[in-house]
Amino acid sequence: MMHTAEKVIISTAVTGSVNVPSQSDYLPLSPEEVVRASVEAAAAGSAIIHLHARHPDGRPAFEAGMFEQIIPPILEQVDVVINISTGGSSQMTMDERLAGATRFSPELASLNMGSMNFVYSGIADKVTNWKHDWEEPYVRGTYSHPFINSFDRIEYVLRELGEKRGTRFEFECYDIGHLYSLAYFVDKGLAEPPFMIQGVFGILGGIGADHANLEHMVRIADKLFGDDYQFSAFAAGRDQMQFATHSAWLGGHVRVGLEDSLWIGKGRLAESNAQQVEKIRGVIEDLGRPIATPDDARRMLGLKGLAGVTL
Ligand code: KMH
Ligand code: ZN
Repeated sequence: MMHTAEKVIISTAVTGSVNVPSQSDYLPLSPEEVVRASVEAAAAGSAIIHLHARHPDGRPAFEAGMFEQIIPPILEQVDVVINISTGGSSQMTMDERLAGATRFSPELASLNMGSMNFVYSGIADKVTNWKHDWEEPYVRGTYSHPFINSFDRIEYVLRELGEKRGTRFEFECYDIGHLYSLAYFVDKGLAEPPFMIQGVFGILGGIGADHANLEHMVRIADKLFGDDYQFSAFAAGRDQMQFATHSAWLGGHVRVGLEDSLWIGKGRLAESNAQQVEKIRGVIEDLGRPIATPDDARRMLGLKGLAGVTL
């Protein structure tokens, strides 16, 4: 069974590109809102901030200039590990998805380990009042547009960010097969341990949010990577806290944030990212496990440190 990490790393995905403004007034949108949400989450105990950018009306943004309005102001206020998404949104080109990470050479970047359907058109069935014209076609479009992460794209990211810039990865695995894809790149010498494996559950098109799936993912990761990996997990939507709790209970790390779930309890919207961090922090402490600082996370994940980030 997976070894128990000495401390639990809390990652917070503060805004993402899946949820839309009409679902919650609390979703951070503008760079200023994303900065505030990130600083609050870090102050509440999150060692890592997983970042996407948005325009002030909430449209997913990729321009390096948008990340320039977010990353330096966060790091001026708190010490935290910045993890820039290379998933962006499934409607961006690969160059667009890489614009923020190539500009900053962050300590961490997400890397999506397979092409898949990534469907959240169901959001449109729940929203009655749209705040912006872009939102409804955007979410409905996911019914017909897959999320492309072909092997040549994965290899390109590993070389551009990993080999050239010393960035390490949050390997996002939405199915058991994605672990075998990671093993392929490890065999090719393109990824070095310790691997941060982020199990993603409950995305329509990926593996479902059944707890047996989380156990199975850990079992296969053990077989493929032995002691060479750090496990983290999250589930999208209402299963978020249960999956974070399960991962921590198994000895792994956790991810929370409004990118993955807008909720803090049944029928109750989370009013901030920090509220979710505080909630999972309490659970982890109740399990008797210590919370990792950013420096703990750097050590456990073999990160290059803030000095290696291009600010
Ligand atoms: N929104 C998550 C389900 C990425 O940014 O690379 C997936 C995600 C992708 O975090
Ligand atoms: Zn993301």
